[in-house]
Amino acid sequence: MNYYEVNFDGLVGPTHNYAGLSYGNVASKANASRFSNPKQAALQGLEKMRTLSQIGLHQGVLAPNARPDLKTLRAAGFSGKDSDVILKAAKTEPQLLKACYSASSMWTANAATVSPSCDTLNGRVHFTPANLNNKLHRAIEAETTGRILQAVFDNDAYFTHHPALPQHRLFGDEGAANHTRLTDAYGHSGLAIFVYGEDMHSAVKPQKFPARQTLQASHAIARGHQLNPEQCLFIQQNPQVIDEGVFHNDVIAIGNENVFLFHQNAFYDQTNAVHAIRQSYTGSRPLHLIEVSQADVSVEEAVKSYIFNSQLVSLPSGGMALIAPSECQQVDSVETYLSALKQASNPVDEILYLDVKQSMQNGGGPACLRLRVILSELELAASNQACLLTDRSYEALSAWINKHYRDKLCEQDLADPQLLNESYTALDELTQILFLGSVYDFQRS
Ligand code: SUG
Repeated sequence: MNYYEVNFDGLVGPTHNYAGLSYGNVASKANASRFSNPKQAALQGLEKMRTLSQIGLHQGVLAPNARPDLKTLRAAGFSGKDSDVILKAAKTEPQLLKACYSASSMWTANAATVSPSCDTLNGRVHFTPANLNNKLHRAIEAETTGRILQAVFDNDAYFTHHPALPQHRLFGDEGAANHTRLTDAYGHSGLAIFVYGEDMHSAVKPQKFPARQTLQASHAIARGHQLNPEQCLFIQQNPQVIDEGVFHNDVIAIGNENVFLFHQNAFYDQTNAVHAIRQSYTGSRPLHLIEVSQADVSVEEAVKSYIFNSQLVSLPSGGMALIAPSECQQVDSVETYLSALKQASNPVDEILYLDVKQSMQNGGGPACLRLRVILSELELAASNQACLLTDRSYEALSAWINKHYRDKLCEQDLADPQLLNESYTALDELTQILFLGSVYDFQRS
């Protein structure tokens, strides 16, 4: 039986904007209030999907959440017609309106944690949508994301869906961005590495920025997914790098199959963490642990370039490619490091630079934009085929974006009720392109 890594990229929603909502994410703060270009953002994301598909990889598409989120606005006491809700919120609670307009569901590395069937006791693929409870604009994603995942992986014989963890700080969960799996082949059981920012029963924590993922959440996911405890490692992120802007582990480390690329300062007690990874890996192919030194690339340069937020993919022809953001070419140390990485004796033999600048300006690189799902041939065939990228669906999505998206959006535009109509009309049409049924609960009136 063949197994594949299928990347499900988040389609950038029509209201993509820069609202400075993510404290601890330096790009989000630096670009707050800048004009965004939703059309370009969505097209850049779609081009990335096409590039991976042209390499010969299976590529999926995940629909965005519907924005604005009227349900949250109504729950916050705004009532009346949709346009009244928007106008009143714009006047009295502009921060809340921005949260309800965020297109942040595009970063599907935070949509859920996924465990492949070869790792789980019941032999099914497990999904737990992330509760994202550290930020309001992200916490409101969990419910719809859960519905979208159920509509894409809609077959009990192959897929097990869990509800998001309880919405409490104890269970802060940011999904696959803090989860890596090392194995010698996709279809073989693997070592699940859960990286957490904070153990809620310990004093080791960042001082400036919040730790978003807790150990308690990671434990709960591993239990729920029925993973073999001997094949799970729980490693604490270095609190100091969280304070330097590394708000998810995928901003400082990336793994694929038998390769793990990580920064020298990525983990708390790194020597022991690396030792534990080496001891716990049971694959028959050699493990490549590649540590990037602070002298070669500083944490600051890593955050600026997002080198670790690259996708590391196995090529159908053998070897691996690193799909890096083009910002890596603008930081000399990073470009030099990547050229050397390609030459060195390890499986990474291609570096491909992609332009996802619209997403990068909100702190989301290539790896943030995709949710990795390891699927067998049968599981892939049982998934919603309309959500897999083909030449045809590429054309349909490209035409859909060009028809519905604006090429300019700023904070003042969020107060215009017309934007709501445009966004909902577009998303309604999208459910037909992607065969999603009624995943959206627009709550219009
Ligand atoms: O949660 N940015 C996202 C970026 C998520 C990146 N994901 C991974 N590293 N996997 C976040 O901080 C910014 C929204 C704004 O400010 O408008 C934002 O939500």
